[in-house]
Amino acid sequence: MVGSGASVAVLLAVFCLAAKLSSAAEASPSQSLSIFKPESTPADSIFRLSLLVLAITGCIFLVVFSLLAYSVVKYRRRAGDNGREPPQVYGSNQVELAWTVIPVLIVLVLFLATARVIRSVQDSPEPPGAIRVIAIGHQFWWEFRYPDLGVVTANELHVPLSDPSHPTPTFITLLSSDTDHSFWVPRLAGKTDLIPNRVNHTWIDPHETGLYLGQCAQYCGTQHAKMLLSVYVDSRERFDEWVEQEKKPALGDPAAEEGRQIFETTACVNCHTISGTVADGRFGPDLTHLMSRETIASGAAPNTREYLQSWIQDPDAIKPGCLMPAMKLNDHDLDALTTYLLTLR
Ligand code: HEC
Ligand SMILES: [Cu+2]
Repeated sequence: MVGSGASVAVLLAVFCLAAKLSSAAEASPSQSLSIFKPESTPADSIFRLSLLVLAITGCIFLVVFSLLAYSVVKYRRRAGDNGREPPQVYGSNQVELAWTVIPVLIVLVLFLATARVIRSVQDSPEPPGAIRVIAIGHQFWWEFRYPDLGVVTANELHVPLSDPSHPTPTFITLLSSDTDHSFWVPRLAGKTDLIPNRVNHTWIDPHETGLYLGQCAQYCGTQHAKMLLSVYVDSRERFDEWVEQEKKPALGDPAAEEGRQIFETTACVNCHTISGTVADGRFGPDLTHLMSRETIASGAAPNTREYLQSWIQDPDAIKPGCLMPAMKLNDHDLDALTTYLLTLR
């Protein structure tokens, strides 16, 4: 009795929490992480499947809970109980068959429905207009390469809107440079892991422009929780403009010449690429168009002068345990260097 009372309380708490979370998500639709608001075919298939699963498991819950409540009330201990056991039923074929066959059928239905959705997502052919992206998971940031477009960026993925009458989906190849990560943008597609020495795939075809948030969904080390992921779905024109801009090498702004020299003569070049300069490191994010991104360090801080400076001085203050060392420059060099970074549009 105590056990079932406690489990009812837990279930109620879970339902209240779920309701609260979904209404909180409503407050800022563009920041929503809800799988119940899909905007892309794979996410939509998963959404429909989860409704079916919720309906079936909801029915099971109602039936079991009603029977339980009925028995608990009807057969409760009353005053004047003689304390003897009620008659026991052994070996009823009907009952045994019912509770074997019904669960088997339920599991079969759930299994077949799930297998169908997995197949439809995984076997989807790549149409001619598809954009191809290689996403590489790093501790603790995302590298995005567009092999056909000659673009490399980090943490903020830009993709074009996919109009159902003229689909331009984005097919993403998932790789890892160190340990397991998982690519998850709940409103666009289900989770797919990035595993070292293995090539995985996923795809999205967003039907609405806007910002879609995601997150690494596989524990990958201390800063796993700060390995956020943003997908910007742009209109085709804006996407093409973005690609044009990203393809260009970094332009040399004479006002920032001193900062460029500091960058090029500091260890930064071993870990970062700025195309058009000697820097071609690949351990950290490509900085060629750093200022085209709204955040730094995988969404850990806004991309402003102040945050860039404190990041370069001591990244651990923003992201403890991240793999960029504190560069500890003197104030003058730091200032000139940041001025240079701010010209990387
Ligand atoms: C040992 C390699 C290493 C060195 C040296 C290094 N960085 Fe980094 N840097 C990284 C890594 C790794 C990240 C990603 C950290 C994360 O997000 O977890 C990073 C991130 C950054 C970012 C944020 C980029 C983004 O889009 O999120 C900036 C800016 C940056 N570094 C600038 C510099 C500058 C300037 C220097 C030289 C003064 C430098 N780094 C030296 C490895 C390095
Ligand atoms: Cu990760």
